[in-house]
Amino acid sequence: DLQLLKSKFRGSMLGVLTGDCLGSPYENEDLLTNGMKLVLQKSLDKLEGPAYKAPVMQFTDDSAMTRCVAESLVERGELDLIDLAKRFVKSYYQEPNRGYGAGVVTVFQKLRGNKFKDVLLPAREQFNGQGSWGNGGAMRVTPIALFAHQNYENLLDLTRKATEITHTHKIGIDGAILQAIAVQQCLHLDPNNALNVCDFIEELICKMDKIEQDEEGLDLAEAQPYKRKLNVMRKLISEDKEGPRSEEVIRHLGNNIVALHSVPTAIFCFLRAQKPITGIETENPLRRAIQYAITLGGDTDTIGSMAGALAGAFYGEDKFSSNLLKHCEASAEFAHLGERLYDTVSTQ
Ligand code: R7I
Ligand code: MG
Ligand code: MG
Repeated sequence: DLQLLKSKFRGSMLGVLTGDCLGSPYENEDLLTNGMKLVLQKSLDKLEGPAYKAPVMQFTDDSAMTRCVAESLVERGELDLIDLAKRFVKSYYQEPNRGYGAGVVTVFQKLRGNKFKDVLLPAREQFNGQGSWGNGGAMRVTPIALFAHQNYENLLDLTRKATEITHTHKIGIDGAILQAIAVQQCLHLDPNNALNVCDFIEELICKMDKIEQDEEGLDLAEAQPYKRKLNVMRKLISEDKEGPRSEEVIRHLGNNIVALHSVPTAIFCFLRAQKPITGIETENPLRRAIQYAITLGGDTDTIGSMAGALAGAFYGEDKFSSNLLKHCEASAEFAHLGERLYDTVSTQ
């Protein structure tokens, strides 16, 4: 169904944006103990309610870099690393106060300094040569997943390459890969049928098992860390009818800027939100996914954004409240970028 697929393209780009806009005010707040959870509930209720005038909620680096990836793919018709690197740098220098990671700014400075002669070198030099394991690759990967959704091997290859402009640590790259293949799975599922959560995780485990095995020998502290997290996730989601307590989710999956401690968490939030969650009052499973992700605290914009991308890719555009979208900066532009990606993919 092509209409549905187009709606999913628009929806996943809107998910990136809205999760980011809604999550960023709560970064590193403790939402579990101090009544902030209720503040969030009321704020989202109001945003979805009758129109009222307020300054738009601004997006951060997550959406800024996602927009660069989408625009580059649409305008070049392929992954062009130099073009993409130039867009990242230009976008950063135009709006440096979008909340970028502390380390990645050095990459931008060096790229500009060497005039993009070696676009991969600055990232390799990060953190004494071990590369960044931040979630910056994963947070911006959605357009790659959309662009390459018909070809799994290509999706892996493009994700690796696009990530390596800033993140070369295996944890950073595989986090981006995990998010990309999860978006792809969402894209290919029918939202009119109940999602089989265990099958969804099982499929991710199979894929990450292969990916992490192929990369063995790069001496990580722990072998196959993403596969292990996915196994933990499967346990967390199936053990308890009520669902695990948020403290348990944070303890086992994490909620910080490390890709390993945020990508599995975002996937968990999307899957958990298939069913009602105590304390999150909404009938809308897409809003539930984003709201739940934010209540876990920590890196709320990024985990909210990645959970939103998954929910948007699964449900499509219809589940987004039009009132809420009016309060998010550049929402029409992000939906349109999803559509342009759809057009690019379908005319190739
Ligand atoms: O990964 P990155 O783009 O940051 C993304 C995050 C998201 O939450 C955004 O919303 C924004 O807030 O930032 O940027 P990096 O600077 O590459 O990584 C983020 C941070 O992770 C770094 O500034 C470091 O504090 C930490 N980090 C590391 N620390 C030690 N050793 C990343 N890699 C390493 C490492 O190898
Ligand atoms: Mg951010
Ligand atoms: Mg963040």
